[in-house]
Amino acid sequence: MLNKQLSIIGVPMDLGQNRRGVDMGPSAIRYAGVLETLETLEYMVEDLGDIEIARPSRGQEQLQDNLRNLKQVAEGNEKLAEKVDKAVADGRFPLVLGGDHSIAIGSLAGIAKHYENLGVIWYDAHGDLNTSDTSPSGNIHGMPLAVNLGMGHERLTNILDYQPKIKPENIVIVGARSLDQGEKELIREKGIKVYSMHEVDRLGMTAVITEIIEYLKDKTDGVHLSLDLDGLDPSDAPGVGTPVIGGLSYRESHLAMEMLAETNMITSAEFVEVNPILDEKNKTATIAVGLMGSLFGEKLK
Ligand code: 6HN
Ligand code: MN
Ligand code: MN
Ligand code: MN
Repeated sequence: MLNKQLSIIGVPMDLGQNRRGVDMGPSAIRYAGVLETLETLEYMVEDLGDIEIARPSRGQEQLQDNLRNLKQVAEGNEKLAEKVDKAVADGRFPLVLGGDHSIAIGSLAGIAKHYENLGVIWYDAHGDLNTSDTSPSGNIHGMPLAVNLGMGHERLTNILDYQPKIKPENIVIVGARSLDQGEKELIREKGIKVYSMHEVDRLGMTAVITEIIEYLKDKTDGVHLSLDLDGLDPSDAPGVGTPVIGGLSYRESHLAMEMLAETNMITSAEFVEVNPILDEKNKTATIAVGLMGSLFGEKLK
């Protein structure tokens, strides 16, 4: 059985990228009924509310060393890391609601210190493996996986005073279809396992998830799911800041969550990049909540 004690932590962060609105993701996901859904599944849910994110004053947004809003992103992630650390220390399952994907820096900092070999499933159209040297945008939401490997600015890699947070052989990326050159090189160099859309098309989601479970089950002592809604196709999840066509369907994603639920291997999760301003009638937040229902065992009830 999954841990029945859940702590929900909202992170209204939009400074890791350029499009405003993703800071309203946590509200949109709450409005779509996340608490009700999880309570119906008999989880004891504590909602810790939202982390406070300091905004740069107008005109003060800065791109320094190809890192946009480094200070605010780092400070927000430090606060998040402490909250998540405490939730895990208290024996609770942290469920983090974003916010842009830069928040995976703080959530993994708080979670990974409790594991020897934390597995990470990175469900995303992107690799999020850039550093300030390779990033085409300077947006920190394209860097969190690299940061968690200990690569990038010290202010980000050293949150909670340890690094690296995770090992390359414990990571699996699913749904990738937009990787930058530097990311491809890093994937090759570190031997990171990637199921791009090509593999999903060829093998089918059932085989992909079966292989991922097999790959992670013996070598990890916990698995974090980092689900970026842009992993899904924009026709299903339009409310995201960096949509890429040709993505995973809602049905495939639903199946993936159900198969993960059956294994009980997921020990923490985050759902990120929901941008209600770009959305159609809260469709993307509603899909996020639907996927959470599946991940937390709706079908098994
Ligand atoms: N995300 N690879 C691009 C960049 O700017 O580094 C896009 C990153 C998107 C990040 O969706 O979490
Ligand atoms: Mn991402
Ligand atoms: Mn993405
Ligand atoms: Mn189903």
